[in-house]
Amino acid sequence: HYLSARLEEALDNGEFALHYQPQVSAASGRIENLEALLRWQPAEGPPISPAEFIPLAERSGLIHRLGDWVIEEACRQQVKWRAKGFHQHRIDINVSGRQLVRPDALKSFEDSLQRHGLGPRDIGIELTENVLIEADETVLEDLRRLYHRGIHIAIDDFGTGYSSLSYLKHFPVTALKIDRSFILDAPTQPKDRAIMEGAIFIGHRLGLEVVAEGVENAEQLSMLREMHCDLIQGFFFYRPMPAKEIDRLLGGFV
Ligand code: G
Ligand code: G
Ligand code: MN
Ligand code: NA
Repeated sequence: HYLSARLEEALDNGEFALHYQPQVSAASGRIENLEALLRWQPAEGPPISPAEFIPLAERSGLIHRLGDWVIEEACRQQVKWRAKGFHQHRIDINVSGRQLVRPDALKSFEDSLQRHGLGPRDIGIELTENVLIEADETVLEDLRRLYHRGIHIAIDDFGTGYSSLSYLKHFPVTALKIDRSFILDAPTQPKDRAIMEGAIFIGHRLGLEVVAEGVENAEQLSMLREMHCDLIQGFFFYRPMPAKEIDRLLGGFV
């Protein structure tokens, strides 16, 4: 495949970048966290979406090098932001199931944090339900260790996986990110609204932080505030943006 041959070259040529999308407190609007989202801008031509190239990288095995690059880049950036006095926000990176097939993936994540002098308040991870369901005992042990060290572990796209709620009892996680498909129509569709409300309730009863993603309008926001959702991520507040733009944003909050 042409693109998959280009991927490795792109990594060597520095064509990847992380963009960051803020998550704000539903109550105060203050920026609390940033989700790191990988971007590929080829030297020539339009940017290519991760929805397109992550599956290719998974098939070719490059996902491991790419994943290592993501964590290193997120650590480097966080160190820079901390040095500038921006202490509030955590950066969360996405980790796919394929990445966890490499037995030392999570140990390598912890090594990166340590090497950069970072701790649990600095970098967290997002995993989908399916990744948790399919995780073998070694991965679960690693996740439990991360969890006990206070690392933030969010379930991404919550509510869309092939899982039962019972897995919430078993897996070491600290947050739910409710999938944006539920938020989309919740202000007008009673069933979506009920699912949102229920998910937030369950999350809170389990002691988890609850994030709503894909918030695009004021109606969704005010509904989520009424439901006491903790954090809001979506175009209504901020789109994913390069680190330089985040710099200016965070500067405004100091
Ligand atoms: O930001 P965007 O909507 O383009 O992301 C599309 C998909 O790519 C999302 O499912 C997101 O989780 C995934 N993605 C973005 N960045 C990364 C990354 O660094 N690693 C992995 N594994 N997935 C990512
Ligand atoms: O699967 P994951 O949640 O990691 O994917 C995050 C993706 O969601 C990113 O590609 C980001 O661009 C996208 N996203 C973030 N906020 C919004 C939003 O308000 N509306 C839409 N349509 N997409 C969003
Ligand atoms: Mn995510
Ligand atoms: Na998501």
